[in-house]
Amino acid sequence: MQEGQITKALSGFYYITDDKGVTYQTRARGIFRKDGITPLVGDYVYFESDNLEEGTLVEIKPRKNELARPPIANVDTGVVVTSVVGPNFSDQLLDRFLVMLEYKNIDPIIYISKLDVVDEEIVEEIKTYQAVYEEIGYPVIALNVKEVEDLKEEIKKTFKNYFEDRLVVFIGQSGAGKSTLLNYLNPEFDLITAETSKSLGRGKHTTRHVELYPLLGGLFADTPGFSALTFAEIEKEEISSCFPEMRKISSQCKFRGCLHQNEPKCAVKDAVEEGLIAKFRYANYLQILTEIQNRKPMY
Ligand SMILES: Nc1nc2c(ncn2[C@@H]2O[C@H](COP(=O)(O)OP(=O)(O)OP(=O)(O)O)[C@@H](O)[C@H]2O)c(=O)[nH]1
Ligand SMILES: [Mg+2]
Ligand SMILES: [Zn+2]
Repeated sequence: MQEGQITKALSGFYYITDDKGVTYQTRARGIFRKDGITPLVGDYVYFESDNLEEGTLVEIKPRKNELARPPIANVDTGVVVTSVVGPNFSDQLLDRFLVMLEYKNIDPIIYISKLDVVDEEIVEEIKTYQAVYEEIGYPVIALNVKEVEDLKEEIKKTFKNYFEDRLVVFIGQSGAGKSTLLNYLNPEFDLITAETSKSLGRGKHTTRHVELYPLLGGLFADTPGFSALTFAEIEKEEISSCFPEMRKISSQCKFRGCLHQNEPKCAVKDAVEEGLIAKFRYANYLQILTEIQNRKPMY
């Protein structure tokens, strides 16, 4: 039996790359469909094949984690690509992405794009956000470099430290600049960006399938943009643990299982009052909490 990792899924085929870097085209055994199991890009698998085109995916090894959108498994790092214009910066949306990554045990990195096209005022505002997120412990990459060639160099230097031996996904709204960033990191990817898709006459969502690309000693996935995030799997008690600055102090709340909402003697609410936790982070927490509390029960 051979071993490898699924690096691409397209039209019912699974492309499995072994540790020599050879990629085999395979189909999944019928048993997967019967059991309702879908192999995912990122899965470590056993397969059989005596040529490059007609292999069989036999077994999936246990997953570290899995994402539904994009459909991908065993993710180590999530780069949340957030633009400051077209679409505008939204701390609400950023926090929703961060909560999702925290919930899946994926290390987040925040990348702010398009600083080259906005006024100094917005650049300053972003710096304030940057300080908050860095204090929480998240790396923030916000490069204010006008020349594209200089920007590319800076990006490569900055990201080098984060990718070795890691599976990295790029997530964020459509138009945020995920494909552009990946193209900057390696022009050989030649990923389709909004600009090129205009000339190809394609719609707004320019990225079609999930595929892993090797770069800087790691693997990357360029994924379609999406703006709506629901938290169908998350219970209300689990959300504050997805906010690292709340997770750290919630054991100091008077009541066990405190939701930091209306409970008395709440360490989180005190920390917000004292300015130790950012007001906007707490507001975004409450919003997600309320959403989950208002969720219709599933049977
Ligand atoms: N000025 C400027 N434009 C950028 C930057 N990053 C991306 N863009 C532009 O923003 C548009 C959208 O970028 P894409 O890379 O296609 O966005 P995406 O996140 O991959 O979008 P989807 O594939 O639809 O999810 C393109 O026209 C890019 O040229 C940046 O740092 N500066
Ligand atoms: Mg794209
Ligand atoms: Zn509390």
